[in-house]
Amino acid sequence: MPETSKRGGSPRSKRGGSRPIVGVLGGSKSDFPILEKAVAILNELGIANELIVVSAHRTPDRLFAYAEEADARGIEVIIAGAGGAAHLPGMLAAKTHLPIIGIPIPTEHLRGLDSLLSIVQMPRGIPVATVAIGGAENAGLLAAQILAGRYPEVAVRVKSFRHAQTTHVLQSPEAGGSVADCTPSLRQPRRL
Ligand code: RP5
Repeated sequence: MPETSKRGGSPRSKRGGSRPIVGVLGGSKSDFPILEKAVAILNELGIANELIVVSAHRTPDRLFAYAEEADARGIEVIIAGAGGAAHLPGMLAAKTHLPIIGIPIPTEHLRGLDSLLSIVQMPRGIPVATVAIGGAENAGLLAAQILAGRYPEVAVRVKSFRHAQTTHVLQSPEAGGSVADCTPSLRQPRRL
């Protein structure tokens, strides 16, 4: 997998062997099927990452240790998924200045609405960037977009991902033949 090098030199990271720059944390291993979708996007974009269990309630000391050591370990963005009384993203945000992206995990009884409200309703001063319930792909993409300002090669890969996505939609049979005429580059300015 291609390397991810910092603008201006200094440490370099690559998937497999080098240190991760994105931490993907789940409150339980049962969250991993969702979180692995974020990992898949990060891997596709060549961003070194780690996937581990850190529970706000079952392993609070581990949460504090992770948050306090993350910056020194080279972690630059943390993605945190939790379900139910989902305190993991918010508590991480309280303990580190690193950007935290929260993924509300779908739950059995409330279908993730509990997770969403727990994660999104942060108090002023301690933000968590919350994606949709189960929105792990967007969490991975948002992490990449945060890193893109620092790593030019990540910016290139994100743009390429977007371009491929747009092309895929426009070339699908459901798009119809005339949709290409509506792409921004071809659209004529509308006169008022
Ligand atoms: C939360 O409780 C976890 O994030 C998980 O979504 C939920 C249930 O955990 P398990 O009982 O499946 O371990 O802390």
